[in-house]
Amino acid sequence: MRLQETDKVFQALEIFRIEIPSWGFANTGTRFGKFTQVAAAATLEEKLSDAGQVHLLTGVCPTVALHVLWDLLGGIQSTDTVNKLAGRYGIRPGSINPNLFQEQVYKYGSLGNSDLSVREQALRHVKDSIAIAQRLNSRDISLWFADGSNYPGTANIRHRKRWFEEYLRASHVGLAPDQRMLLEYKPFEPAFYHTDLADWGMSLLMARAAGPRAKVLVDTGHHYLSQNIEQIVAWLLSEDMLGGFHFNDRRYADDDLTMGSIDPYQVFRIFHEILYFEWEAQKRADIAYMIDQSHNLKGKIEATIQTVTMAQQLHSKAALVDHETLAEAQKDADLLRAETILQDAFATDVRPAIREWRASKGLPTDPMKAFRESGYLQRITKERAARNSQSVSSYA
Ligand code: RM4
Ligand code: MN
Ligand code: MN
Repeated sequence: MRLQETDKVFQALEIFRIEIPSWGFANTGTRFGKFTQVAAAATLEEKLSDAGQVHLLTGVCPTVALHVLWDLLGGIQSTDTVNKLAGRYGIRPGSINPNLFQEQVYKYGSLGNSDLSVREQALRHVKDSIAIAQRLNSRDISLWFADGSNYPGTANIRHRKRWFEEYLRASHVGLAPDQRMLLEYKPFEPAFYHTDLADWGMSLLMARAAGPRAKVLVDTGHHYLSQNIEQIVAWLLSEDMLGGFHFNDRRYADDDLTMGSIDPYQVFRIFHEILYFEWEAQKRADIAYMIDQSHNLKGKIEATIQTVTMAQQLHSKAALVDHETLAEAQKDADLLRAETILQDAFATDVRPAIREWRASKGLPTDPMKAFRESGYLQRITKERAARNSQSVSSYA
């Protein structure tokens, strides 16, 4: 690799941070059951400890996304403990994810429920989550709604849209000036006929209705199969409405596989659109890069390290694109040249430069190897084995 390219990779690595999800360390499953892992984290402390390991070895994951119902069992009362434990494990709380889909009252929806008292309860939970985020110094409240319906004719789609607008606006009022609200969309599942926030256009309209600090969150697994995600990214950037990502990969639907495992070129193209925008606009886009994965089969900490290193690679490759030459080729309609610029960047082996950068930061050059040699997995396996062997694997 030429010196100039190594420089570009170094610059890209210097600014790249990615948030890891607490739930990526816990036992998760499919609709049919769970295959439990003895080393899986079950408590908040274990999740933060595992996340701390990933940050220790990679140096680029200083924050952990938290799910209010899964991680803060005492609600706002838990915030002191979270802050203390996060400090102990060398990380910070990241985005706060309210949970508006698990409790029985949400059977027919949360903010879109036709029952006023359920909408009010959901609003209270969002406001409580905002307060929790403030106590944790977290900027982003990340909202995903399971709201929708399973059968034609069973829901008033327009009323539900209006309720969403109204209640998101009411939620936005609770934000501190430096906080943001991120609105995630998903085409289907768990609702199989209609989903209230089904695509980026719906999230965009809702964010605009909610207020100036509401932005769209793109979960890469939440699209129909042939959809052009990087175009959505480019449009949201040009509208100043892209707030963040949930990265994962998939082959079929919302599979939550490790990032870049199925289609790394897709992620490269997303990063390219962002970096191309930043070059043109001469400013950094304010985007929260986050991971949202479910590691059913791979070791949880290993799957997270693998994802983080893959993210660094794909982001670094995208940083190799020569924007000036690309802009020229596009202007001249030189298709072959333009496309080749992307393909060459994608084909470049950036791993040696990344290793060099890690060494320059005093980080292990191979975080996965360092993890396997650290003895951490053996230790937690021993500590957690007895308890985890009791854990439930079926839903019966
Ligand atoms: C959804 C969505 C949300 C995540 C839940 C558990 O499909 O991706 O971000 O919090 O799953
Ligand atoms: Mn998600
Ligand atoms: Mn999802």
